[in-house]
Parts: sequence; C-alpha cells; structure tokens
Amino acid sequence: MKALITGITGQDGSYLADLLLAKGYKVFGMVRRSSTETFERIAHIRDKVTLVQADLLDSTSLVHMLRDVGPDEVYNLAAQSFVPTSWSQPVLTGEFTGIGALRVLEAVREVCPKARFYQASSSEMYGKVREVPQTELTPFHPRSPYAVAKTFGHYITVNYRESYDLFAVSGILFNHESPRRGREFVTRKITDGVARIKLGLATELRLGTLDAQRDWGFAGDYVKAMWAMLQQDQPEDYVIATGRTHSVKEFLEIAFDHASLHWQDYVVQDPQFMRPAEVDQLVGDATKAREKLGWEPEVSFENLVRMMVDADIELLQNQR
Ligand code: NAP
Ligand code: G4F
Repeated sequence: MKALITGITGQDGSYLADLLLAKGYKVFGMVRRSSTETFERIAHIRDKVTLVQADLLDSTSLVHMLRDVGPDEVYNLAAQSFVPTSWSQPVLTGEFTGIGALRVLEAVREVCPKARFYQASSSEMYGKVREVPQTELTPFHPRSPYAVAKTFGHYITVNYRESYDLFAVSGILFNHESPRRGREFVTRKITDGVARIKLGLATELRLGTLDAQRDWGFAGDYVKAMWAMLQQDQPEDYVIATGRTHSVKEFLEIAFDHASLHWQDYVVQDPQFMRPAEVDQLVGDATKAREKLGWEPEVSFENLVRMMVDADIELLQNQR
C-alpha cells in the first residue's frame, strides 16, 4: 500500500508516517520548497520515507505529485494551522487551509479517483458552540478565518464525496498535542516555558486567556483514528475527542506542579495573546468513532502534560 501525506513535516504528519511505516506502507510525504529544511520531526525516519516537492498553492505540482506517486491513500494534513496567524494573514490562510484542500481533491479526482482521501477538519469549526458536547451533527459557528477556511475544507470534502463518489472522509479532530507540537500553541508554549524556568533560562511566561477550555488528547492516539477512517467500507465523517475538557489554568497547574513550581509565581497575562474572537469551550463526543472504528484515546490529560514537560526538560538539557 502506498500512502501520501501532505504536511508530513508537521506534528500529525510525523506521527502518521511512524504509524503507516509500522503497518508496512510505502510512505510518501509532500514538502514545500524552503531555503532551510524543516525536517526535524521526521529526522528519525528520513531514510524510510520518500519526500516529493509540491505546494498547496500550486495545482500543477499536486497533479504531477499524484501521477508520480500513484497513492492508495491520501492524507491532507497540510495547512496554515495556527489560529492567531489567520487574523494577520486571512487570505493566505484561506488559500492554504480552505482552497488548498479543494486543490488536492481536484488533483485526486483527475489523477487517482480510486484513492481514499482524508481531510484534516477541526473542532474549531464549532467555535461559538451550539451544543455540548459536540457531535458529527452539531452545527458549525466558526470564530476565526482559520476556522472558516477549515469549514470550507470540510464541506468541499463532503461535496466531492457526494458529487463524484470519491472515498473522501473528514476527521473532525479536537485539539491534540505531543512533544512534537509547535512551540507557539499554548500547550507546548507552557511546557517549554516550564522547562526554561526550571533550568534557569527564563523567569516568566506570558500568556493570553487562562479560562479557555479545550478537549486535549495525544497526537499519537489521534493519527490511529485517521488511518481507521480510511479502512471502513463506507466513507463517513467522525469526531475524534477524549470527551473531557480542561482550562488553560488546569494545564498550567499540572505542568508547573510536575516541575515542583507554582505557576502563579511566573505567569503574566499579556493582551497581545488575546484573540479578537475567542472559542471559550470545546468538548467532543466521539461515540461514533468508538462504536464504528473501535477507537479509544490511550493517553490521559495528566499523562500528556507530564510527558510534554519531561520531553522539554530533556530537550533543553541535551542542548546545553
Ligand atoms: P502543523 O504542525 O502546523 O503542520 C502543518 C503542515 O502543513 C506542515 O508540514 C507544513 O509544512 C505544511 N504546510 C503548510 N502550508 C503548506 C503549503 N502551502 N504547502 C505544503 N505544505 C504546507 O499542524 P498539525 O498540528 O500537524 O495539524 C495537521 C492538520 O490537522 C492541519 O491541517 C491542522 O489544521 C489540522 N488540525 C490540527 C489539530 C491539532 O490539534 N493539532 C486539530 C484539528 C485539526 P512546513 O513544515 O513546510 O511548514
Ligand atoms: O493552543 P492554541 O493556539 O490552539 P487552538 O486555537 O485551540 O487551535 C488548535 O486546535 C484546533 C482544534 O480545535 C486546530 F484546528 C488548530 O489548528 C490548532 O491546532 O490555543 C488554545 C487556547 C485558546 O483559547 C487560546 O486563546 O489557549 C488560549 N491561549 C492562552 N494563552 C493561548 C495563549 N494560545 C496560544 N497559542 N498562546 C498563548 O499565549
């Protein structure tokens, strides 16, 4: 089996590549041209995957890539994925995160319509939530240009399934984190901050709202659900979540406590990290995934936080 992953250099792409290699897939990863390589997350499997240059903005490159690879499965994980950047670069975010998904779908339709397609949809689409917890049937109310772009990506995936009979599915994934998470996201920002404070490299940590609540799981668990969705008889959409929600403050408490520190001594609230429109609380109901995919998250919230703190302390110690 041949799988193509767009966004292989990102958090999820790297965990998905690990999973598919372990299952015996030949793994191809789409990478965009850059003056410096961004292959840190896939350094450990660099000689086991084949990297192909293409860009979400360039349809021709996507068509050539699919012709060269001839994939059985396509996982579209590439996107401008940071919510705050979507307010400063809304058009680019729409191009990458929204129309980019359509460009990949069009290329699949033209080149390899039998390939199974996965779209990385997001719980951010629920935004100002209409019901608690959120299911596959909960209406969307996106609160950022990123979330609006993801909502387009979601519906165009559903539309291509219904219009062209593609095996196209959309995974509505709630926040998932890991030691490979980008440092600007709040979880990694906190665990990196704790590690720096613990090792005497920083004296404070500047954050935005501490009251927002998210349903946080472990990325390594979530990529298993992506794969499982493409192994079903019928293409359908699934919510992937733990069913539990925690505030940024709770994350802080566990992270600082794990390093024997008090978060109140170091955290400073800074208006520059507040958002023009906030998503106050997300919590997903993954009953469908549990029943149809047999999927369950394995890593608890507390263990996820501790895993990330330990990894960041070790990383910084090794850099000394
Ligand atoms: P990430 O770490 O930010 O990775 C994003 C990937 O997209 C990187 O490999 C990046 O490549 C690539 N990319 C961006 N623009 C591109 C372009 N124009 N052409 C080609 N590649 C491009 O994101 P992640 O956390 O792994 O998330 C994976 C996907 O799931 C994203 O679509 C995200 O929006 C979605 N999602 C994530 C979560 C979550 O909690 N993590 C939840 C729901 C949905 P470079 O290395 O070159 O920058
Ligand atoms: O970690 P965040 O930046 O993640 P956010 O906005 O929930 O988005 C992530 O999850 C989505 C799935 O729901 C993905 F689709 C998306 O691609 C991304 O992976 O922020 C989480 C919460 C927000 O409420 C934010 O306002 O943390 C709050 N926060 C408080 N202080 C902060 C900070 N967020 C960041 N990034 N930095 C802060 O200093």
